[in-house]
Formats: sequence, structure tokens, C-alpha cells
Amino acid sequence: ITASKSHDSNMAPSFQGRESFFRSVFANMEKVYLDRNPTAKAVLDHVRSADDNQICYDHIAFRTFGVNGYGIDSIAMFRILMADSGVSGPLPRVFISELLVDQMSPQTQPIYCILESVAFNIQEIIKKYTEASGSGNKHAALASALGSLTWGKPLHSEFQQLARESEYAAWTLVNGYAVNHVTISTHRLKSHLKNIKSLNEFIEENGFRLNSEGGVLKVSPDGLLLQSSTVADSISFKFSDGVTESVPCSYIEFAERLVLPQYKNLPEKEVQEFHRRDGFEVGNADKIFESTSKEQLTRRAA
Ligand code: OOG
Ligand code: NI
Repeated sequence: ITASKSHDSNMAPSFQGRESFFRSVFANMEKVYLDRNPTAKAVLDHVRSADDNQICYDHIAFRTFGVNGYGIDSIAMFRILMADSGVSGPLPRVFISELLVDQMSPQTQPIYCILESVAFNIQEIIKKYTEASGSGNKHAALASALGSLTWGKPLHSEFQQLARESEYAAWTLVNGYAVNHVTISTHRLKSHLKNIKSLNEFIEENGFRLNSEGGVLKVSPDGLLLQSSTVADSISFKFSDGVTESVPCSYIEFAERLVLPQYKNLPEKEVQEFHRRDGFEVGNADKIFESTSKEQLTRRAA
């Protein structure tokens, strides 16, 4: 085996190979997301045609079960590998959350349930599927790019049981490591849509519903991180017992990061991403999580 340099750069071929591998994993995650979520696709198309073909993602988000290595680390590993792989240009942030499974109440079983031996509680259902996946947590990024679950399809009754206790748990059981949402960076748009309020109006004028939990626009306490999101699309899901039902899938989010006070006198042309509010905000996040809730999905269009 000879270590050779490629012709047009100093990068070793393996380095370039890794970069193109990570790019294609990411492109496939995005493709699965766009194929399953017509609202997200249509919103991106509308924004592209009204603004500029160049859309930047502020972040991409995943949900996980926080049990035995199936939580945040399963996706974070991919992000670290990607950052180390030499992928050029800024990478979108990654928002990963996990359900604190062990802190969920072991459901108290009413007598008739015990008699019917429906003895599974929520934690047991989640552990049954994560354990059955073998080392599924090691293949989180692959599963996301392929659009497949790393565990078997659940029973409809298990999905319902989870949904009663935690909509997040039910979502994760049927969507696995699928992209939960991507977020358009509005301040990097070119037209008037760079103002998130204008973008929200534009989205609603085009007939899409926005998550209204706590008000459509979510504002951080410092006033510098503004976020909004659509209501998730639904997808038909065939459970292992043959029941087919529509379940919540993914949504699309918008984020405007304002310039930090210490840079407020910079000419607009000189403002870069690092001059703006970074990070996430728990108060905004709590409301954005509701984008896949039954309450938002069944709310009538305003
Ligand atoms: C994540 C909700 C929070 C943000 O940007 O704060 C969020 C989710 O629905 O899983 O996306
Ligand atoms: Ni988000």
C-alpha cells in the first residue's frame, strides 16, 4: 500500500474520501426527510423561489432514548467524526435530545390490565426495542440515512401506551433516528424573508400551519434568538400487528440569530455568524417540541 498525494491538493485521498462519505450520509438523511415530509419540502421550495437558491441550515435535530448508550452519544459520535473528517465550510449545528427513560414513572397497572397480562410499562417497552436492536446505537447515522429503524416495528398498542405517557417517546419509537427537523437560518437569506416575522407571514400565506404553542414566535430572554416552526407532517405507519395508522413525522423550523450587543456597530456586510447569538434556549425548545404533538397536529387552521 502506498501513501500517495492527490494531484490538486495536499490532502491524502483517504481524507477526501472521508469528506465525501460524510457528505453523502448527510445528503441521504436530508433526502429521507424531504421524501417523508411534503410540508418541509414545499416550504424549502417556496423559500428558494422567493429568495435565493442558497439556503443555509442553522441546525439539524434528532431525538433519542436515553438508555444504555442509545441517547445523545449515538448521534454525537457522528457529529464528531464529521467535524474531524475535513468537511469544508461551516457545519450546521446539531440539536440532539434524549428522553430520560429511567425518570419516567413505572406505570401503575390497574387490576384488569394485570389480569389480561398487559404488564409492560413504558420503560419496559422502550428497553425491549432498544435491546432488540443489538448495537443499533452504533448505526444511528446509517439508520437515519437509510430511513430505517434499528429495531423492529412496535405493536400498535405499545405505540398508544407510550403516546399516553409521552408523545416524545411515541415519536421516537416509530421514527427512530430519522431527522426530526432541519432549521432554515433566516438571517442568512437575501430577501425580506431574512426577518423571521416576514418569513412566518409568508409561510402562513402559502397555506402552511405554524406551531402556535406559547405564540408562533419563540423569543429567548435576551431577545436575540427568534424561532418558529411548522406543525409536523403525518405519515402512514404499519405496525407489527398489521394495524396501519397515521403517526407524526417531522417538521421544519426557522431561526433568526441577532447580532450580539458588542458587535452592534459593525457594518451589515461585515457581520459573520460568530458575531451573532449562538446556542439554544430551553424556553424556546420546550415550545418547539410541541410541533409533533397531537394538540398541534389536530388544531384547526387559523
Ligand atoms: C427539538 C425541539 C427544540 C430547538 O431548536 O430548540 C428545538 C425536538 O422537537 O426534538 O428544535
Ligand atoms: Ni430546532
